[in-house]
Amino acid sequence: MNEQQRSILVQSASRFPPPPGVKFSYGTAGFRADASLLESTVFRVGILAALRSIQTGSVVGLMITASHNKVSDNGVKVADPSGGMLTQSWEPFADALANAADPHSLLQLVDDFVKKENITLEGAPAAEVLLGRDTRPSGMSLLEAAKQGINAIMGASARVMGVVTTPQLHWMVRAKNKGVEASENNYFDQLLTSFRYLLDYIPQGNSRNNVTDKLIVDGADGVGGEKLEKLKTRLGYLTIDVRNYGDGVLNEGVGADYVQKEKVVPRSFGTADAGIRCASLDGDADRLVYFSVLSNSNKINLVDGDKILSLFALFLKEQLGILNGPEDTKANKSYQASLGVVQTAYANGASTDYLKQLGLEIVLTPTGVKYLHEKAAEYDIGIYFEANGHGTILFSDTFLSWLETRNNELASTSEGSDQHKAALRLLAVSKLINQAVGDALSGLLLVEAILQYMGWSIHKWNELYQDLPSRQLKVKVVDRTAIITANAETTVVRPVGIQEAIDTETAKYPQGRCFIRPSGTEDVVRVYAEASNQEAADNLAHSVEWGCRGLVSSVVMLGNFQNSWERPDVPYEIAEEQKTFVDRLVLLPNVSSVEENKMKI
Ligand code: 16G
Ligand code: MG
Repeated sequence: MNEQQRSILVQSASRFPPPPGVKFSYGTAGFRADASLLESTVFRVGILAALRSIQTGSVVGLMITASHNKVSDNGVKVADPSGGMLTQSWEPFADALANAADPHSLLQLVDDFVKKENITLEGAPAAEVLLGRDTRPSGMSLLEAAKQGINAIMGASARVMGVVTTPQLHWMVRAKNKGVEASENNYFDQLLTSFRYLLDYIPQGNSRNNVTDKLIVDGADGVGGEKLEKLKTRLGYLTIDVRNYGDGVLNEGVGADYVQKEKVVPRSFGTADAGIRCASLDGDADRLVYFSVLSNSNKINLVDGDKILSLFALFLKEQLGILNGPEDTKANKSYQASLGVVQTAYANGASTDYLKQLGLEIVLTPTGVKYLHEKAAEYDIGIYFEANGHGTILFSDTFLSWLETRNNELASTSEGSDQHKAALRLLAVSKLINQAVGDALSGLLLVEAILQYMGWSIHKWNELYQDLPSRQLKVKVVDRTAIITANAETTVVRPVGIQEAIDTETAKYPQGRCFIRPSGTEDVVRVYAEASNQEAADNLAHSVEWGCRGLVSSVVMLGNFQNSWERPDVPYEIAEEQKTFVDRLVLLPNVSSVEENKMKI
């Protein structure tokens, strides 16, 4: 690194001192915190994004958003050249950079990192970072900080895309690196063209009239609502009533996260909407859930990410079946495309059973888009969804080029045949769905097209299977990393003893399933339980929650076991090992320090 570069870095870093006493960590969705703490972090992520762009010789993205968090929070994450999440191998550098105490330690870190990664700064090809933000008021000054971070690396430049959804920015990065035009209009055009194509290939005489063309969408008072307002005027078919498109407080009693977790109507919805198909986006529009309002309460029938996944899987499996043609003609023309489904432990057990019955291959990964996405990319068609509504469909290049060729063949030999239409539908899906990342807007259009194709109401769709009752709880802890899990977060390996206790408790409940995992976004341990009825799911979740607390408190008292988790068989050494976790792990409700916690115990 030459002197000029060194001095630019030091000078600009000195304008963005980190807040004292705060530790930042690049979690499952980048850095997130109260917006007032983030200027230095966003500036530093600007540096990181510029370096990544230089290293890969490609455009990368930097998005300023805190998704479904409250409006006073904000966050920042990087989109890699593929349009996916930042490569995991750079996360430790992101952590170190965000936490560097002063400009000189920052310089040292960058210097060491560029050497280690063989990044040539001087004479490097021009680097470009696409910058986007959601509608949070703090986004404007944070965007400025990001720009200055990018500009602190010589040869790097920022291109401001303005207020965009997270998936739009990821799409733009992917498109740009494929040499395609990447403006917001290009994005809308691609969505609209492929959506219309898909509608054109709906079989005639389908029970189309059964599906109302009315849809009400909760925009979470965020960027997604705003964009959908623009898009809807160009849709033709579909009358979309967008509510909460920015006139209220972002994510407050609205949005996909609220609707999915609370299972109640979002603000501006009520019994007058009973029976109508409704959807909800999250604050940055990378999550989508559907719901219908019940006629006599503020409760809803939730159609979550698992059901969207099931609808997509059913449709794609059917199209592949049609494309491959009748059994006897399969041999020479068909390509046995691998179709895989990726879920997390949060997927409702009933959805997994349903997908298995369809004969699909199902894989579980840990929570977090980067894990699901990576796994889904191993298939010709990989569908992934989290129950919370984040998901998409990935098509392999090999499959797509085979499909293009097959489509051309069919166009010349049997234009308009069922097989030809199936090929066209699959191609349209590959263009409609955002292959960079889960996208509520493109996901919504695909759901709408498939419901039309099937001739299904939201109720019919919801009846694909019945969810098992479930309950989610969280336990506030000092240091969530004390819990270590394996098997896609379904087994706790540390502290020893917890998993056995969970198993013993779970075995008491018919269709019981339960796991705990450290959150990737806040200092809590999450508990998920599922059972044959709601009361049982609640009880299982609560007893595991209290079991976690009880196990730790019993260890503190070394032998004074007080509750159902009493384990006289726990050997002394294990109890000792568990003791080392106490300070890091469990806080009782309403306590804020470890000392206070111990006193209460
Ligand atoms: C983030 C993740 C989401 C995950 C959630 C879990 C991305 C883009 N988003 O929102 O996939 O479900 O975190 O939160 O990766 P938790 O770890 O706090 O439970
Ligand atoms: Mg989001």
